[in-house]
Amino acid sequence: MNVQTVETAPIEGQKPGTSGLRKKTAVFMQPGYLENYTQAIFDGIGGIDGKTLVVGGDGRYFNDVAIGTILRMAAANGAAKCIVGRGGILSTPAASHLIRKRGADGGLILSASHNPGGPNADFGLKYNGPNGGPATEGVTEKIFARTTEIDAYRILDGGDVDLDTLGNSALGAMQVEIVDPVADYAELMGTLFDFEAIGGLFKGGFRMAFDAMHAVTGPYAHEILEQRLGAPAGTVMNGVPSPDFGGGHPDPNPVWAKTLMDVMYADDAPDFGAASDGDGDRNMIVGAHCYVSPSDSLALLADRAELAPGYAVGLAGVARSMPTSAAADRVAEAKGMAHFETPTGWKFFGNLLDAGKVTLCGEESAGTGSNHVREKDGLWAVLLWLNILAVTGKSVSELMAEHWATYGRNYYSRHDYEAVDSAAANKLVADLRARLGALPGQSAGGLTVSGADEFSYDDPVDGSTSSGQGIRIYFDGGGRVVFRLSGTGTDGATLRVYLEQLETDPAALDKDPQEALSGIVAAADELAEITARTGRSAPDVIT
Ligand code: G16
Repeated sequence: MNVQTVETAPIEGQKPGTSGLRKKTAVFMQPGYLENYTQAIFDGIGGIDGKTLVVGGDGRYFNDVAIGTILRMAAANGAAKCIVGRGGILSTPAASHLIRKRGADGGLILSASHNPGGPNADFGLKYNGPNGGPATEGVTEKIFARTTEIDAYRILDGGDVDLDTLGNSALGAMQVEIVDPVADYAELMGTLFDFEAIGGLFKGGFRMAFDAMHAVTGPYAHEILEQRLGAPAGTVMNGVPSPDFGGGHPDPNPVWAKTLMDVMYADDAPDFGAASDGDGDRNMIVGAHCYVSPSDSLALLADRAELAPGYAVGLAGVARSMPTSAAADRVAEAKGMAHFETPTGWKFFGNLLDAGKVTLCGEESAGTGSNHVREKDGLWAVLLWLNILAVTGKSVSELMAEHWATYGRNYYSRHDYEAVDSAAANKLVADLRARLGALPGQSAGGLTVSGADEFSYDDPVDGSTSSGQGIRIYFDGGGRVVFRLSGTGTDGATLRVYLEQLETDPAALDKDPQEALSGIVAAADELAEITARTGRSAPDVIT
């Protein structure tokens, strides 16, 4: 086996978004495409000579072939070792844990997360740093800069690794270790949660439905929920990862996880339902006839995390992304805890977690996590909920009702307009930006605008500034709408409209969120001219 240096040229559009590079699978499969981006990562992080990397993905179409290429390139670039999940499988949080546990220099995670997989769907690749978290803005910029000037990549001219056999082997001068993707992660969960109490819940007849959505959490959920915690076989639905996620859209929200929603809203609904996404970092929580929004879930976990052994000493603080509702802030303020508001993207939580300023983080996009890894973690959130349910003996709907009675309810919803013409979406945002100063005092949808700005974040740890992070409009009476373009889509632009209204009247905590938010929805459309500019009369997805 020899190292080949292959001449190449920059490829247009290799610009990482909210979470690494995501493109159509066919784009990633073009000759040299994956190779260029992988070399740009290696160069952008200052080379990988003598380094150890963790490599794994969510098992989607092209995962195994791409891992073969990455391993041959890592060997040709002088890496000392790659640690790879068996079958090329590693959930994103499990990869984060492995990087930290083994003291690796970073990792490459192959996933387009909640986007569909398959030859006609999406693929993605992201680099996580030595802390186990997504590359910071600074590192991401270096990787992108490298893609624009790359002129060669290095790869071995042969050599295959058997991804299915545990143990060590050599690829050129590099060592490859194939590890069980589940074992270390399952062990970590056992240190954070009271497995005995949760096991007792299942022994007592508590019923749960977990939808792995044909994606990576299947093996993790079978092992942890059914093997270690004793939930009956069948608790895990769609638990075998498939390259195209069973033809589905592995995004755990009420629209794409409809199978689970139907189970949880049936007459004989189980006590607890949950789902996770393509790469296992997102979660959806639903009780019997009771969907919990991700923002509310974060707030409830922030309030009750101390009931789990891993958090018994209390939380240092809690952070949420800006478009996430302020429900968690209300808990933090009541408990005298620090709270932070960051731009969208898990990478922004890394510094706060590393500096010990926060213990829990969460996002409206169904991500919740803690300082146990540096990624959001779907199964972790499910286990923390189970721990709380076991200790309190209350149902999900009882817990939520108590929560709202104590802290008030931040009614919340996100409306997504998908595959919108990119130019029209960019213009909508640009025009709104230009009018921000003129909005206060204006009325729309029967509401009066009390303030408007564009979110900019000054990182309290490294002092960096990230601007242009979403347009916020506030209304008299405690309402807010945020406009932002998605950084993870692969088809045109996705316009996200985040709607929120605080309610503290004890008699008004039980409304349907869409009804409670109808004034803000009307105001959002009027102010941003969504219908007129996108040609859409309704959102594609409401969560
Ligand atoms: C990624 C990031 C999340 C972020 C989400 C936002 O999620 O990891 O931190 O909230 O993107 O997506 P968008 O830019 O489309 O609103 P994931 O699960 O896709 O990795």
